[in-house]
Amino acid sequence: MIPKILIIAGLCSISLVLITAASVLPASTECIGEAMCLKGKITEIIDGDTVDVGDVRVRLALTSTLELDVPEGVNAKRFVEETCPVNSDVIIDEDDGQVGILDLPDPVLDGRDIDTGDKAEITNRILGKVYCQGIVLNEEILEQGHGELSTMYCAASEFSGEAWAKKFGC
Ligand SMILES: [Ca+2]
Ligand SMILES: [Ca+2]
Repeated sequence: MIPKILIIAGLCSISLVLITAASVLPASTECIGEAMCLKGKITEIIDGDTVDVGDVRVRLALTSTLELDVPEGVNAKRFVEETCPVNSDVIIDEDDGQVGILDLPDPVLDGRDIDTGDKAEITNRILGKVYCQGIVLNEEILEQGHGELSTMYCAASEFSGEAWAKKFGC
């Protein structure tokens, strides 16, 4: 009789192989810190710096785009729609330095405009780094000139020490 522990170990290694084979994202896309690490699909693109993943509204950390009442804002949203379309697999790394900040009164939200197109089913609002289609969306928007880095949040953000954040002003 094969000991149960060996069967369990065997099953574990098979699962590991399957997980590895199914993963299209590089290892560097693992979340950092202790805050939310959300894996799911984009369900709606609100504008250039805000997307929904199920019932979670995700405002991009550090990266801001203009609103939809100006052409640059519309272009930024279109860029996100092309780069990271609805139904794309995403990993959201919540910004450990800015947890809960979107629940604070309006003055603190200056420039973050997360309520655009609000929906009743949204239960959580977070600031995060978005991995999608092999890229970091926050970074790619800046690289392509569709947004700007909000330097006022560099002191707080978990991501301000990363190369892309430094490159654009942190
Ligand atoms: Ca984090
Ligand atoms: Ca916005």
